[in-house]
Parts: sequence; structure tokens; C-alpha cells
Amino acid sequence: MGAYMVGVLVPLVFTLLLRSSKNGKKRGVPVDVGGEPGYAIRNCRFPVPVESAWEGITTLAELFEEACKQHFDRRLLGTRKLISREIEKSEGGRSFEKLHLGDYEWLTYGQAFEAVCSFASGLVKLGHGREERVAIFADTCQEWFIALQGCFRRNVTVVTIYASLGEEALCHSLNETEVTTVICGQKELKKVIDISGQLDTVKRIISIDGELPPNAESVPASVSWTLTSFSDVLRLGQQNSVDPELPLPADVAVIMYTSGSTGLPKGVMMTHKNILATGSAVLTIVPNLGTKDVYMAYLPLAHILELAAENIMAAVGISIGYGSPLTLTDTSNKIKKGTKGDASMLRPTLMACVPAILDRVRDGVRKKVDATGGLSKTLFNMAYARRLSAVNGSWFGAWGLERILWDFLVFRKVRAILGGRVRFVLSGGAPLSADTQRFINICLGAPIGQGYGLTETCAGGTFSEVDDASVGRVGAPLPCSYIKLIDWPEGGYLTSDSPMARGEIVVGGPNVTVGYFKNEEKTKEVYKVDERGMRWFYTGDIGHFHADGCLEIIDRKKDIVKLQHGEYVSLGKVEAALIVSPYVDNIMLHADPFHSFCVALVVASQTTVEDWASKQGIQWVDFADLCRKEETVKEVSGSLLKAAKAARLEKFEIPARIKLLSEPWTPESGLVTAALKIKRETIRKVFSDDLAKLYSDS
Ligand SMILES: *[C@@H]1O[C@H](CO)[C@@H](O)[C@H](O)[C@H]1NC(C)=O
Ligand SMILES: *[C@@H]1O[C@H](CO)[C@@H](O)[C@H](O)[C@H]1NC(C)=O
Ligand SMILES: *[C@@H]1O[C@H](CO)[C@@H](O)[C@H](O)[C@H]1NC(C)=O
Ligand SMILES: CC(=O)N[C@H]1CO[C@H](CO)[C@@H](O)[C@@H]1O
Repeated sequence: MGAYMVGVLVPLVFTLLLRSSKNGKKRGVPVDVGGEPGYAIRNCRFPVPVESAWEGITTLAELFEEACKQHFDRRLLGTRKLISREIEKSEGGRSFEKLHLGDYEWLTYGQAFEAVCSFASGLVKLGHGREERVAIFADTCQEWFIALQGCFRRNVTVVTIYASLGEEALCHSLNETEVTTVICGQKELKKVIDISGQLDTVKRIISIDGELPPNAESVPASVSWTLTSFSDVLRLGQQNSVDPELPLPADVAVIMYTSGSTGLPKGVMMTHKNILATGSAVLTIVPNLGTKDVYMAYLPLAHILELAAENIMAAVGISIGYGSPLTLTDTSNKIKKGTKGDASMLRPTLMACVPAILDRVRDGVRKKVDATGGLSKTLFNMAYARRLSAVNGSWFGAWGLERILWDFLVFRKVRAILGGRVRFVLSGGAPLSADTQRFINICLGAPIGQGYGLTETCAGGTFSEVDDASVGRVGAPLPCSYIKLIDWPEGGYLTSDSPMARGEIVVGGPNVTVGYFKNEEKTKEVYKVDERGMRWFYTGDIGHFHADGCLEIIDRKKDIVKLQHGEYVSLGKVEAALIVSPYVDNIMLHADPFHSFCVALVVASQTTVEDWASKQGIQWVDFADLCRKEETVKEVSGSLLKAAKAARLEKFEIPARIKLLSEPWTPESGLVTAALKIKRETIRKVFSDDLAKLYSDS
């Protein structure tokens, strides 16, 4: 086969390329900072934190206005035309909505600016007063962005709320910020109506799609809202134009409520300056960002990653096409069979992702390849293995004849899933697995810029550079951030550790937000200003620096428990060690100060456990039954013990008893976050009886 020939000849060239680029490039260097003693690193290329990449521009409102002047006739916002909406019945009798969507319809920068000004004026005409806040509670769409920019032009602070937030959290966020105008879609309006009796401050609702939900009749008579459609607000504004009232850099642009893993959500206050600093920093890191690019917008705008990304895209003349996770590809759930998904219609060059979505892309491709079987499968696996050894170590090792050949034979089809032109993927929100990172690198032929940041640091933190092909790390400090590690003796992490400094990650710089809304106590606990005037945020994450100045996240401080006899157990560390057992699909270790040992809830992996049971000749009714059997629990415990020994865990770290669960933990069940991180508090509550039993049985 021709492919083999190439396979034998080309590696020589690769090896040469690899050598020349593997020079141990420095990306972060130590820096002298104030505040609590620690070990701090800054970006190599930027001695002082970046504040704005645009001269004379200090707010998002100015940034947008400038961009609209400069790119007046270019396309800015695109939304797909709805051709039809159908309900399909599955075999089980459940019904699914399927959409037939047409091509993108575009607003130019000039038209978008006009809409933004109209919205700003319309808001005033509706009676929205100075210093009152607006909440946007909706899926990502063009109107969201227009409303956001409209509010900025009136110096109105926007409260953002995750569309998936529960009733209590929603009520809390609207109450706490005394929101008077809520902008929402039909689905979200239904939720707002459900809690209408408890909302004292809301006076106006702006409905994005102009449609009323089925429960619209059930609003209590005591509630005196006005309801206006988005298009009517624009019309009102057009007829009653009002001058802008622009904000200052230190004015709060957004109060962002995010779902924490515990308790009620906290609102993080972000100034224009904060978001501008993060955006400016990201701009320095994505190569050649410019007017030729097209950005696929589909992640929640209530997430800082997407909000910052769209503001930056709109600042440099890029076109933003809107979509949704459920309509992204031709095979997405809500796309009518035979019609096109958002990505194949838009053909974006840039997109942002969270690891859960990239994992899904990877699994989808793997499944498809396995299902096809035969020569295609052999070819795919061979191509993948060859490319893996080529990119391993250096992204620059990835060029050459062989790549072109494999791309043509195999990966072109994979790339077509996302439109075929993606040249850069931004990933954030949670750590990306090394396996997925490699898979996307290879199949898409695109680098992934992985970031580490938090809402509290306005997504500022670290970012892996394009030419960094390593996996499992989150990169060097962003140009707007300093990253400091400080000792955490109780957890056993010290900056004096060798070979690498380890400790709690503290982020400093102009990107660090001003704190939590109406929550001074919590703000004081995790934000500190040093003697030089720099703000630092204490993340509670544990990391270590590599020799080139890149950060790796290794643990989480909150997850450390002191046992009865004084030993500290790092839950995350132990879970990471035990999850390698083939029988384990997911695991939560539980430790408490009233006992001297740990216990664990283990979600069993159905295929491996059933395989084992068949081989043992065990009879079982259903999987839940199999998981209850003593011999199964014994087998899985044995496997955990082996994994623990391999990771050299201490005896007190190994769960003394386990409960085997048959049902997987999914974001839908609320037991893991959208990024698939386990939600300890929720799991503890749901399985409190099981946990109590594990302790009492002993
Ligand atoms: C913007 O609004 C905030 C609070 O509503 C206010 O404190 C600030 O002074 C306003 N900024 C300007 C430039 O008027
Ligand atoms: C919101 O405020 C109203 C009235 O002050 C109160 O009845 C309601 O319980 C509050 N809800 C939350 C979640 O704080
Ligand atoms: C990639 O590199 C790592 C370490 O540099 C090595 O352990 C691994 O085996 C390599 N994988 C392949 C497929 O070459
Ligand atoms: C609001 C804020 O945190 N401002 C700080 C930004 O960073 C500079 C140093 O680069 C400080 O001087 C500011 O106080």
C-alpha cells in the first residue's frame, strides 16, 4: 500500500523538524510581587500586565462603537432563518422537536450598531431608570448581544443568569440585584412566571421571540409587569432616540451569577476594565485574529468565556454566527434529518468549547469509525497512530507530506463535521483530558488553546500558546495576569517542593474582579489587595509550575478533609488514583472528621462489571441487582485496592467500604456539572442514607 511507503520514508523529516523545535521554549518567568509570600510567574513577553490592547479605549462600549465605525459594511451578527418546526415521535412514543433551518441572515456592523442604539433608547422609553439593573436570562442569540451592548451604552449594569439555574437560585439573583427589567426567551419566561409572586422589583419583561409561554395566564393579578417584545423595544427606540450615557472603566458592566457547586449562587461584579483586560490578553494569544475569521457562537453568553470571546470578536471585524449545542452539527438532536447543522452552514474558522462538548465530538467520531469497521476503521486507526507519534512533543512536527496525505484520506471527513475550516479552538471551563486534546488536534488539524480562569478573575489566568503541543497543562500566565503559588502546609503542598514549586494558585492583575455583589464577608475571604495596590484572588485550586513557566492544576483545596486522627485526605487526589480501575465509571470519596477512615460511592462501569460476572458464571436479574451482590462489591473493592497501591496511597486514604451504584451520574441528574465535575454536596445529600449506612455497618 502506498500509505505504508510514505509512512516509512517521512518520519526522518519529522524527526529533524521535531529536534529543531523542541528547544524548551520559556513561556513564563519568575516575577517579584507584593502580598503574601509565594512563588510568582508572569508571561515571558509582557513584563507589566496588559490593560487594553487598543489605544485610548477603556470600556466595552467605546470598543464596540469604534469597531462599528471601522468595519461598517462588514457582516457582524448572523442568525439562521427558521424554515419549519416539526414534532417527531420516536418509537417509544416520546416526541422530539426537529428544526429545519435555512441560511444565515446577517446584520452588518453598521446595522448592528443602529440596533444597539435603538435598544438603548427603547429601554429609556420603556421607563427603565438610571441605576436600575437589567437581567438577561436567555439562550445565546443575536438579541442577547444587542441588548448587552445597548445596556453598556446607557451605563446600565447587566445581571447574567445561567439558563439552567434552578428556581431558588433564579429568585435569589433577581431579588439580590433588585432587577427591574428582565430580558428572556419563551422558555425562560415560563420560569420567571412560575416565581412571579416572589419578585418584588421586576417591572418590565422584554420577550426576545415575542411569544408567550403556555403558563402566561397564571401570573397573579398582584403582579403588574409590562410585557414588550424585543422588536417593539427597537421600534420605540428608533422613534424616540436618546443620547448615550457612557460608562467609565471602573463602572460595573456585568454581575455574573454562576452555579457554584455549593449553596446559592454568588454574583461576581465585573467592570469594563476587567473584561477589556482579559479580552486584550486573549487577543495577543490567538494568532492572526482578523476580518477573515468567522466565529461560531453557541456556548452560554452567561459564561465569561463566551461573553469575553464575543466582545473581542466584535472588536476586530469578525463575523459572529449564532447556533446552539442542540443544532451544531448535521446529526445534532434538533436538526431535521437531511438538513444542515449550524457549523456546516456557517463554516466557522474559530470556536470556543467546553471539554464536555469536545469529549462528545471525540466519542461520536470513535463510534462512527467503529460502526463502519473494515478498511475504513483500519485506515483511521493507522492514520491516527501515525499522526499521534508525529504531533507528540511538538505541534510544529505536524507539517509535511504525510499530514497532507492523511488529511486527504481520512481526516477531511471528520473536519467536515464542524464545517471544514476550523483553525483554532478555545477551550475553557474545566481541564481538558489529554486524550481528547490530542484527538481534536489530530482530527481537526487545529490547535486548542486551553485556558484556566475563573469568573472571579474574569476568565483571566493562564492560556496555552499555539505552539505548545504538550497535554494536561493549562499554559503560562495570560499577559494580563500574574500567577502566584503560596504554601498550603495542611495539604502538603509547598513552594519549596522539588523538583517543582507547588501550592495554592493565586491570580493577580487588572483582570481580577472587584468582588461578590452584596457579600463583603465572602469577598474579603478570597480577594486581597497587596501593599502595591494589586488585587489577588485566592482560587482554592492547587497547582505546580513546570520548568518552562506553564501551570498544571493538580488538586483542589476545598476537597481536603482532616480525619479523626488528624490525617489529611485529599479527595480529588484519591479519586483520580482510583478511577483508573476498569470497573469504575465514576467515584466520590467521602471522608469526615468524625471517623478515622474513608468510604466511597462508586458508579460501576456496566460493560466491564457484566463481562466479569459472565466469566464467573454469576446469575443476575438486572444491573442494579448485580451491583448489590456481595461478590461484585468484593471484586470492585479488590480492584480499587490495586489501583491505590499502584498510586502509593496511604492506608487511611483507601476507602474502607464502598457502595456500588448502577446508575451513571449525568448533568441531567444534577449530580455532576455540565463540565462533568462531581458535585460533592449534591451527591452527599442524595446518597446520605447510603453514606450513613457505610459507616454504621462497620
Ligand atoms: C454608571 O452607573 C453607576 C451605577 O449605576 C454610577 O455609580 C456611575 O457613576 C455611572 N457612571 C457614569 C459615568 O455616570
Ligand atoms: C425575594 O424577595 C421576596 C420579597 O422580599 C421574598 O418573598 C422572597 O422569598 C425572596 N426570594 C428569595 C429567593 O430570596
Ligand atoms: C508521547 O510522548 C510521551 C512522553 O514524551 C510518551 O510517554 C508516549 O509514549 C508518546 N506517545 C506516542 C504515541 O508516541
Ligand atoms: C481594579 C484593579 O485591580 N486595578 C489594578 C490593576 O492592576 C494594576 C497593576 O498592573 C494595579 O495598579 C491596579 O490597581
